[in-house]
Amino acid sequence: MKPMETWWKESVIYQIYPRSFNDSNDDGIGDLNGIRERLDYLADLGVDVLWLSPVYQSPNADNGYDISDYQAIMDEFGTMEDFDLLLKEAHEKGLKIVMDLVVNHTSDEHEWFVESRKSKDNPYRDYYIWKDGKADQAPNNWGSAFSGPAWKYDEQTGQWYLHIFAEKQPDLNWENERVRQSVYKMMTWWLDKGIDGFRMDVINLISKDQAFPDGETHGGAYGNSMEFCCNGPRVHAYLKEMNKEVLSKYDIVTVGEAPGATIEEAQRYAGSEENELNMVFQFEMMDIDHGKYGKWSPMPFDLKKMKANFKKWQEGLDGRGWNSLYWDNHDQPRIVSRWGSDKKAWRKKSAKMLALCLHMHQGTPYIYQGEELGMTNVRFPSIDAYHDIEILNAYRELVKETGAMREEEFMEGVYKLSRDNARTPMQWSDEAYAGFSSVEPWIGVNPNYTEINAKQEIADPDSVFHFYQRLIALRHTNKVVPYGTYRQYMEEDDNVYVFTREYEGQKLLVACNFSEQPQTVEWPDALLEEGYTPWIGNDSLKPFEKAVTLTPYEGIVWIKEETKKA
Ligand code: TEU
Ligand code: CA
Repeated sequence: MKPMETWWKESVIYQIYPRSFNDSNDDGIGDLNGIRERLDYLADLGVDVLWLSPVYQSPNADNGYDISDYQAIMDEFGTMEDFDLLLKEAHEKGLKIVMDLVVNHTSDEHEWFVESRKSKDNPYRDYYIWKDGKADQAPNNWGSAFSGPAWKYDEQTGQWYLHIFAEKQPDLNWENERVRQSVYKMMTWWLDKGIDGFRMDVINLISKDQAFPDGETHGGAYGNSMEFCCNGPRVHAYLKEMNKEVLSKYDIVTVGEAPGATIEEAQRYAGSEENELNMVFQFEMMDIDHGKYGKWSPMPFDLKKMKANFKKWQEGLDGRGWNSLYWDNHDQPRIVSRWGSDKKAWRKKSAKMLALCLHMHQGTPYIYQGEELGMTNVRFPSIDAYHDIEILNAYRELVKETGAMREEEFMEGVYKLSRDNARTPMQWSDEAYAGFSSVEPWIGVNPNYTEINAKQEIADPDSVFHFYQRLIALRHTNKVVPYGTYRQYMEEDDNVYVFTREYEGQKLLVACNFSEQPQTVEWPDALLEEGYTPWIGNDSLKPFEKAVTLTPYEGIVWIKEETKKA
């Protein structure tokens, strides 16, 4: 079935992590005016939509994903007037703005929770999930995504509250209709201000199995809650309600973050006939290199797993839903260090190959700040330089408390897959602090900023930045890029990824070498067609021949167009 054409399918979305993007007032913390100062840079890159990670008032237990007031701006980031000006100037430059919506949980400092914990008969009590313990034990064995138990005992009323994430992030009780109406009202307030959509944080966790059963422990101290929270019993009913009462009234884009979503679930969240969301962020791809202790024990990259995942999702949503395409975000390490190579010889080239690969798929691509510069992971000398609550809690549990991992072993995991890799300041120039701020930033700068920075990337016509610019432009001018039907070839090849895209008489053949060695590709018969000409690539463009040798980390696209009938 042909996908329905619409603006958000032809867009490229750029994610900003405000704390680390640009500091306008020299306190070492990025802010809204800092974003505004860089709008021309973003317009020049050519992206269509900016997604801002949370800018709301927050005590910052989880860098803004713990919100204490949904309708106020974090003091460190500026004021509501600053926000309004940012929105206005972005719109003037043709850039839309998508806000992060974090409504699986609030901060424990949100007034709803402050009220809720006061007494069992407080009108806000049922805004959260309170339970009696079993004797002096938690209501069940669930562990938190940030280590330790998912329940916290509260002296005042002698009950426990659920927090799937940090203690300071109590889960909202979506069973309560008043909670849902409060959220819808808040969303409507933002949409009426003129924002262009929402990225919804862990939105597939909002409906919990009301029996709250113990989860599998897999030999660990805590049970897995995900089976009972991800894609829970009423999640589709809630999203349909949200769509009807709020989303359907605006021409916006919505993307749900959905850890644990299978393709079957995604067909419902992002199905064109389902009236829920436009697309979801799936995690299956991001888990392929997780080992025994998850991201703390990284596994070697396995291209075949990645290819199998693309095939499943590209085919599974074609014509019936829509994919989001991402390598990086504020929760993931830098892709060039993860599945490319950040060695000096290959960094630029592999960053471009990865960009080409992702952007040639069907779906809406997301670029995370700095990805367009080929920014890399960081290796801070000790755990003290890290800020992320996920890293610090896991360190405490796995290294200090249980001794399950040795310190050096754990740090290797941090270097490879931890979230702070993505959170170092944006590298604008080779000036002090990478031009991000004139004072020491809240988190260390990656020392490679003297070589990798926006200023020099803009000056170099052959840079990663200009390659992204070209990819974005091609998507805007050729419908085969967003909409083309996907087909994968040579699935068994360990080093090379080959696929085609087809749409209304245009056909693309994409080949990417994910290895550091040259790879000679002998095309299967089905691909041996006449008429391909080289279109875009990260090496000198070569003609399409029976056998083609791809250089290390080469990515190339050939195009074939049906001769138009006169
Ligand atoms: O992330 C949820 C999520 O599932 C994970 O990516 C999570 O960050 C962690 O890596 C689990 O191991 C969202 C936000 O993107 C993240 O920044 C927040 O910390 C989290 O929700 C809680 O709001
Ligand atoms: Ca600042």
